[in-house]
Amino acid sequence: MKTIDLAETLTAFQDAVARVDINGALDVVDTALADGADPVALLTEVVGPAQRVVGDKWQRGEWSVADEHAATAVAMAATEAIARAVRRTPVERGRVVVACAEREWHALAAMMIDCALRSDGWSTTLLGASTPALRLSQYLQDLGPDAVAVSCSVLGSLPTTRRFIEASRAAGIPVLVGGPALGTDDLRARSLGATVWAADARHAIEVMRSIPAVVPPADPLPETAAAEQAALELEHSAVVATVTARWRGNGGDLDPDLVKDCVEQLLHAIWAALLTTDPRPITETAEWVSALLEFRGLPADSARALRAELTRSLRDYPLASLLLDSSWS
Ligand code: B12
Repeated sequence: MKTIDLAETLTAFQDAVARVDINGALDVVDTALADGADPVALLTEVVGPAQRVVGDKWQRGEWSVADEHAATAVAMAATEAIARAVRRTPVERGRVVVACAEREWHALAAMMIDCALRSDGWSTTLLGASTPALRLSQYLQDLGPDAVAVSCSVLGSLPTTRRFIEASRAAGIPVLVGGPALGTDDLRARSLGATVWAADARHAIEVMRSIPAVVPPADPLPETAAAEQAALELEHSAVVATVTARWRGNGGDLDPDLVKDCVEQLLHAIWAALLTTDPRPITETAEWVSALLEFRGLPADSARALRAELTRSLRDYPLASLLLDSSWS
């Protein structure tokens, strides 16, 4: 495998994404593969970074949701092309089931992990976006895989990621997890009971080479925090509706979708902090919300008003209140 500089490939690919030119993007990828580029490097140094730029443009209000969807379609097509090329790799390792947690619609990341593990000789089965826990259990029974890989991009899917970990480990099967919701180190993964965490596709290949053959069932999560998270999840729609209505009342003329998004993300961050003992999801989401409101031209007061409304709605949840208080300055 040749090591080639992918900087030019990235520029050409990004240009094709900006034009929503699927054929152009596929040409870029096919040419790089024909020139001997490493398929995993194409995923981590071209398709992934191009996709993150798309997210930044959406956040800054430069691209619409429709632009984002179109760009994602280009990235998916490019990843499929890379996956077709790696399918020629002989199978030399065990079988891995690759899935997105339930309620997780960021399917591209799971496709990339599937492709990367296949390129390293694993036999992979990709279950795609938002896999229900029951369906995963069925696959575990039918396929008897050697490992499960779970991708989780949104914090709101960490509870279902935990359910996947429980189901897999109950069957003795080790679990690899990753994705933006798991953060940049293994703290959240370990707290949720995953066997290993990896930061990206290349790291996933590395850690999978020494994954244990059999694992014991997952330990229970800390009881009080897990109970509070479960109660908040049950009451989620009601809490979102209350905070949204009060915040809009205070904050003036805010876009209703944007308001709901901010409230939901913050509540999901609180779930994540409760389940993993990691307060960073709250700090990071608060920063994300403040930046988003600022980009959309809303005054700094609106973020403070949102914090106050959240605090008010969490009065019956002592741990969540403490976490919010200490993590959002
Ligand atoms: C495209 C996109 C979408 C598309 C997804 C289409 C698709 N088919 O995949 C759509 C429009 C559906 C979407 C929806 C939403 N999205 Co979105 N989306 C993105 C975006 C722009 C790119 C995601 C992507 O494809 N990245 C490229 C991948 C390959 O990179 P990656 O995810 O980092 O993956 C690498 C590593 O994380 C790791 N990894 C990933 N998975 C795994 C798994 C394992 C096992 C391992 C080892 C490693 C690993 O390896 C990968 C490759 O190296 C990101 C922005 C961003 N900065 O990423 C937001 C982003 C992920 N979305 C976000 C949000 C909030 C949403 C919505 C809630 C928005 C809304 N209001 O509807 C919904 C939620 C839907 C849901 N419940 O899942 C947030 C998540 C914030 C959070 N922490 O919760 C992000 C980060 C944007 C942001 N900054 O706000 N989104």
